[in-house]
Amino acid sequence: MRRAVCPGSYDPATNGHLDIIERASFLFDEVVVAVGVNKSKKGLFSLEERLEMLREITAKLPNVRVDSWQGLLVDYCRENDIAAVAKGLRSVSDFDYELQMAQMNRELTGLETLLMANNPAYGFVSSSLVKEVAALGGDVERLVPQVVFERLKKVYPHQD
Ligand code: COD
Repeated sequence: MRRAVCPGSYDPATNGHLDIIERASFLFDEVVVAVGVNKSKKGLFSLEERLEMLREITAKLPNVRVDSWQGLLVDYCRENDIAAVAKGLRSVSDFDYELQMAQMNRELTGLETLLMANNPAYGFVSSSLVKEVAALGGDVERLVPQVVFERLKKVYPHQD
């Protein structure tokens, strides 16, 4: 089985993330959307909330499942028989960072990385900007899946 992982913080998931997950699901037999656990970084949403939202968002994609991991991504992939990482590229700065990680991961265990050109409609979208705009009262409804928008409204009620 050809299996790939779409790793990320997903704090929260955006339409940019969803676009990459959907496209990866057409290319691989199974896609694991994996939330990286970083104990030193406190997110807006808890790990459980991120997993819940991702499960709802990806429910329509039968070959996608949601999980979390801690530590090196290459170790998680080896333990779960995952041969490739699928990621989106938004910019040249994304590319520099992603290329370095891809090369390191390949050096460590031979894990391959597929970098997909992002959908230009979401080129400017990141979880951190979505949170900043939402916190300051801007409308982010078009940038995130509905379930994420509903959660953001609970955190920042002025989204209504
Ligand atoms: N359009 C397209 N793709 C997007 C968009 C968008 N608008 N926004 C995000 N993405 C994609 C990108 O591919 C991005 O890499 C991915 O989604 C995840 O994005 P975030 O913001 O949720 O997650 P990050 O960047 O905080 O997550 C970083 C990881 C956790 C993936 C990374 O740090 C990692 O792989 N860590 C593993 C630890 C490890 O093994 N370290 C050694 C590395 S060599």
